[in-house]
Amino acid sequence: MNANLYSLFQSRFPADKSRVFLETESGREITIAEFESTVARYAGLIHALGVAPGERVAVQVEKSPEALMLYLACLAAGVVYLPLNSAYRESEIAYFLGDAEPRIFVHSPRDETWAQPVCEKLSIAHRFAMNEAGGGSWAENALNAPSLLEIANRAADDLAAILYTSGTTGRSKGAMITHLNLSSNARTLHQYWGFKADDVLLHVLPLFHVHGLFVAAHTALLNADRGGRLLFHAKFDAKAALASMARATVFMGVPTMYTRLLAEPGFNADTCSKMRLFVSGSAPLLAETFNEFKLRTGHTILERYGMTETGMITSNPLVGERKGGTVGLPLPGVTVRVTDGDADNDSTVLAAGGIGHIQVKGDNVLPGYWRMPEKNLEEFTSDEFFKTGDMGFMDADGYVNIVGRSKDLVISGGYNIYPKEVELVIDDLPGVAESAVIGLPHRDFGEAVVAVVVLVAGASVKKLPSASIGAASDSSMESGLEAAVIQACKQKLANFKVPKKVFVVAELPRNAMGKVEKNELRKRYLTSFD
Ligand code: MLC
Ligand code: AMP
Repeated sequence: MNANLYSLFQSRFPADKSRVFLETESGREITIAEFESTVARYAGLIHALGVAPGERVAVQVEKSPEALMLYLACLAAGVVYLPLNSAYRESEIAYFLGDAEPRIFVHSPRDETWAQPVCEKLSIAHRFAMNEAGGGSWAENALNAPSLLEIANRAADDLAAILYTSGTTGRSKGAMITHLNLSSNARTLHQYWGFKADDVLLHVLPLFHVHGLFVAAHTALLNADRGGRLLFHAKFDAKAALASMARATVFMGVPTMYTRLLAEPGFNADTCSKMRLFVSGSAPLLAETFNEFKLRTGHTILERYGMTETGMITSNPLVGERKGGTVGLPLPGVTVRVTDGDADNDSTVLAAGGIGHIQVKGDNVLPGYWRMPEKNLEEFTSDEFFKTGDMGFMDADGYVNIVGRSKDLVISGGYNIYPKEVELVIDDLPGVAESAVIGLPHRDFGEAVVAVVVLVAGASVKKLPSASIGAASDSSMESGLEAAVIQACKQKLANFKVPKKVFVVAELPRNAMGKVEKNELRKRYLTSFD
C-alpha cells in the first residue's frame, strides 16, 4: 500500500468535485476539482524539473491557497517539504538551505535580491517566486506543466517534511517528519475531535509550522469527504476572525489569538453561535483566558499539547472534562511518561503527581534529526522515548500538567525563541561583553523576549556601531543600547526573536558553577511589561 500522506487525503476527496473546499477572506472559492488539478500540475512541475523523491524543496512564502497546494504537491511528488517561517531573515535562511540542500527554493518576490546570490552560492538548481496572492514564476511555470497523475509511492518511514527548530546551542536542527508521523497524528486528531460532516474550519494560523499546517490543515483535508471546508484567512486579525466566525464551526489558535479575541467588545456567545470547538495550543493558555472565554462565550476551550518533533501528544477530551490548566490526556496511540531524570534511560517513571521530565513515544514521534546523529543520541532514551524538554506531572486522572521547561526556551505568541541564538547576535556587537536573553510575562504574547547586557569595561553605548546610537545619544544609556541591540537583531533574526526590551547590568548573576542564573533575572525584571 502507498503510505504517501497525499493518497490518504485524496482518498477523502468527495466524488462530487464541484464542491467548494476552500474559501478565502475575499470570497474566492476553490473547488475540489481546482484544488486537485493544481496540486497535480505543481507536482508535475517538480517532476519535470527532475527532482526525485527524497530530495528537498524549500519554501518561504506568505500564506495563500497556492502555498497549501504547493505543500501537497511536494507530498504527491514524494519530495521532502521544507517550510520556512516568512519572518526568517537572509542569514537564517542561508543556514537552512545550506544544511538541507534543497533542489528547489520557492520564495517571496521581495526576497529576490538576496535569494538569487544565496541560491547561486549553494548551487540550488531551481528558484521560483510566489507572491501573497499565489502568483509569480512558480504558478506561471506550472501552468504548462504536465500533471502528475500518479502519486509517488512512499513507505511509511519515508520523509515527508523537515522542520527546523532552534536549539539550546543556538544551532538549528532539522526535525525529520515521516509520512506515518503525519498520517497517524492527523487520523487521530480527526477522530478525537469528532470532525463532523459540514464542519467549517476557520484557518488563521501560519502555514509554515505544525499548528497551522499539520493540525489545522490536515484535519480539514481529512474531512473533505464529508463536505468539510476551510475558511482561509491569510493572517490572524481579531476583527476579521470575528466576522468569519458566524459561518465557522471549528477554530484553532495560539493563546495570543484568544486574548485578542476577548479584547474585542463585540465577541460573545452570539458571534460564535455556530461554533462547536475552540482548540488552543503551542503555548500555555492562562487560567484567566480559559475562564473569561467560558464566561463570555459559553465555550470551554479545548487545550492540547504538541511539538514540532512529535506532532500532537496530548489533548483534553471532546466529550468529558476539559480541565483548565492541563493539556489533557495522552492521545490514542501515544505513550507519555514522566521521569525523574532526562540524562539516561535509567531514570524512574514517576507516579501521578510527581513532577519530572515529559517523554513521549508513538507513531507520531520523529525518527531523528537531519544529518545530526549526535542529537538523536541526546534527544532519545535508549528505549526510544523522545525527551520533550518540558517538565510536568500527570494528575490522578491521567491529565498532563506542564509546569515548566528544562530547555532554555521562550515561547512568544506561539513562536519559539531559543535564547542562545539571540545571545550570539548580541554578544557579537563590539562593546558587549556578554548577554542573557530571557522571557518575561507579557499580556499579548504570553512571554516576551528581553535581553540583559553587560558592556565590556570602559565601553559606552555611544561606541556601539549603530546609526541609531547617534540619534539616541541624548537619551539614557539603556535606550541607546536597546536601539543598537534591536537594530542588530532585526538585521539577522526573524522579528519575533528581537528583544522587546534591553537592560544593562554591571554583571550577570551566576551560581557556584558559573552558570547564569536566569531565574534571578526573571524575578528582577518580572513586572517589566505590566
Ligand atoms: C509578531 N511579532 C511578535 C510575534 N508576532 N513578537 C513576538 N512574538 C510573536 N509571536 C512582532 C511583530 O513583528 C511586530 O514587530 C510586533 O511584534 C507586533 O506585531 P503584531 O502586528 O501585533 O503581530 P501579528 O502580525 O498580529 O502576529 C501575532 C500573531 C503571530 C500571534 C498572530 O505571532 C502568530 O501567528 N503566531 C502563531 C504562531 C504559530 O503558528 N505557532 C505554532 C508553532 S507550532 P515590529 O518590530 O515589526 O513592529 C507548535 C507546536 C504546537 O508550537 O504545539 O502547536
Ligand atoms: P515547537 O518547537 O514550536 O513545536 O514548540 C513545542 C513546545 O511548545 C513544547 O515543547 C511546549 O513547550 C510548548 N507547548 C505546545 N503546546 C503547549 C501547551 N498547550 N501548553 C504549554 N506549552 C505548550
